[in-house]
Amino acid sequence: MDRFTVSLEEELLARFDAHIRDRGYANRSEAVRDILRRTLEAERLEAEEGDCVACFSYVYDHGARELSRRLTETAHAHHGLTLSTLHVHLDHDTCMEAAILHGPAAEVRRYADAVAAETGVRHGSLNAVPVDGAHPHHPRD
Ligand code: NI
Repeated sequence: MDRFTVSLEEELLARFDAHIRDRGYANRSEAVRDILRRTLEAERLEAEEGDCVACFSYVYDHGARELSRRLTETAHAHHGLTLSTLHVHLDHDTCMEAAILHGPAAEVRRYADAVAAETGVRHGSLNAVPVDGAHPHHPRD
């Protein structure tokens, strides 16, 4: 393992140490490694290379005009990406869905963007993990 020295302003270092405490990291190196990995992986996914497995979650109003139908159409248009979907009725009007997706990062990103852009969809959040070479079992396989 290589070492390097980082210079930080006092205030930034104090915030970083608070972050380390909050997250329960054993030490600064562990936290820096995690932040670096996250940043580099996000960058790679932005560059749309390779495959990923992702959890895409969002909240929507099932009563919003035509929204449920449009979401179903979008999901079917990208059916090859979905490994599993969890639907929870949060309250009278609101549903939450969490979909586990697998496929080319660019396609996964496009699908998530299309859903998140629908009027009435809120809190769209995509958490993607690069998985080159992994072959998760699709339910229909
Ligand atoms: Ni529902």
